[in-house]
Amino acid sequence: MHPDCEQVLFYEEEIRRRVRELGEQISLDFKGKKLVVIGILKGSLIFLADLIRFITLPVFIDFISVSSYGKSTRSSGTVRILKDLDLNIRGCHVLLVEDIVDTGLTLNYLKDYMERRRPASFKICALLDKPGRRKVNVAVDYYGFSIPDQFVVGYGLDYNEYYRNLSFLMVLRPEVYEGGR
Ligand code: PRP
Ligand code: 7HP
Repeated sequence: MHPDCEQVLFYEEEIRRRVRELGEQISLDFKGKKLVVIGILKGSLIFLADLIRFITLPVFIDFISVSSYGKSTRSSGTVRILKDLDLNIRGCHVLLVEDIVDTGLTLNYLKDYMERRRPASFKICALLDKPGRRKVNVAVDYYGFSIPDQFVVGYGLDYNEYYRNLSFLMVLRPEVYEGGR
């Protein structure tokens, strides 16, 4: 058990099982299509790396980097592009991969941003859904797990850049962010 852990939400094995199911479903849904998987940095890194290995189709990979949280546990509400796509996605079948949907502001912005680049189709896959904090509705096509309104870290998710390399997902003890880092 990690000293900053309030509660473990999902252990490594459970995450792996769910990610495998998502990969299998995506493989069926995109069969015969040219699939471009786009990860939103940095939180989706570990999820994406695992997910694509359960996708049994050829995949192109790209990343986009945006920032809305900075060093806080609350979204600033403003999305900034820090690194744009390298690939031209026009005419491609795009799957955008996100670690968590919280207020929905990041995905709402990126959905519009991607659709303006005219992909043949556009779908979203998010590991975690935190519906209790939603400010804007975004249609997500594939979800891993739904979670309560608590701040979670691990498996790519951070607080102030810590904890991303934990292989499980845990609720962070509030004292950690209330006291700052
Ligand atoms: C986090 C997370 C999502 C976004 C979700 O990103 O990775 O991209 O916030 O929040 P929302 O639904 O309220 O918009 P963050 O800006 O913390 O960057 P990171 O992925 O590098 O940790
Ligand atoms: C962003 C984010 N990052 C880490 N843990 C959470 O619970 C989060 N919600 N939104």
